[in-house]
Amino acid sequence: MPETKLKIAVQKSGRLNEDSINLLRRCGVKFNNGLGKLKSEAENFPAEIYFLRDDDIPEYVHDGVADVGVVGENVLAETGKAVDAIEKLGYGKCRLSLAVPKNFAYRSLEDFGGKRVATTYPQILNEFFAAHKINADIHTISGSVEIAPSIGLADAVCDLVSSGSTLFTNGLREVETVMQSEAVLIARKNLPGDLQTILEKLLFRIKSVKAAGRNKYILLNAPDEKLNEIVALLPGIKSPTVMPLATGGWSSVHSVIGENDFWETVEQLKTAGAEGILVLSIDQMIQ
Ligand code: PRT
Ligand code: ZN
Repeated sequence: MPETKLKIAVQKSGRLNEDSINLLRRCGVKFNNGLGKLKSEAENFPAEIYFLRDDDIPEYVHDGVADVGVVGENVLAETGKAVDAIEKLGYGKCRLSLAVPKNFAYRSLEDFGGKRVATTYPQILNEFFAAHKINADIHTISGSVEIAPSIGLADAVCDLVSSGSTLFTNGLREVETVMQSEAVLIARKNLPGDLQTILEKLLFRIKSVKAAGRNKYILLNAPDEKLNEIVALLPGIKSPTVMPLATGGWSSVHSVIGENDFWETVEQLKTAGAEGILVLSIDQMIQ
């Protein structure tokens, strides 16, 4: 009997391609993604990787061509396909926003009433305007939304924004956020049990990689008289490991710290007398 394989769809090229491939690799899924390949068999995990255009991924997952896939929440919402959003992946972060030309005296959403708004996200925008009882004229275009006002095609735009520089260089000002988005793992509904088992295995690994990304491993030397103070600064998973150094009066302390308060903790540790501080990345963190 052929081995059951989970068919995983990722973006072929574009903003989510590299991060999605890296995520699978860090989950220990080895595969070859040679240029122009449409699909690739994983060597050491029961999976096949499909390389597709992001817009097609929700439909392929819905129809069972793929079992799971990675897409932006924006693409998922726009296609409106009935699939399960399983896990946010923490990359591909952006927002879908409304923006107006700089000389547009914008006060509130009502200002969009009767205006022409260019977008590649007509479904999401339509729902947003309907929810806010705004009657605007949505113009669906397939790309380069940011130039629509300057060529007289629209009065405003609704587009994805990350740094904001595209809007800025086109003389546009972001005025409302329609939705926040990041890459998400989606799965087709009612996956058969054997595929569900493979998905759970992959998901466990994805969660470990995500947890590792939020934490650092720290090692330092502490004079014994400052040990209590230093240990109190380090929560660790249970509590820090403390081991005596060969040099009397000193200990080596190992712990895990969150990346958010990382620099502050390091400064406090130095002030408290810690020396030889080493900080390492964690590949996986099994919880
Ligand atoms: O070929 P394919 O159809 O697969 O790719 P695509 O061209 O449709 O998509 P791609 O690769 O551009 O984006 C894939 C996904 O990345 C999107 O669906 C989002 O979920 C996510 N993402 C994150 C972004 C951005 N950030 C982003 N900044 N997608 C697009 N942009 C564009 C935006 O449209 C605008 O043109 O970048 C510009 C704005 O960027 P800033 O930094 O100037 O604000
Ligand atoms: Zn696309």
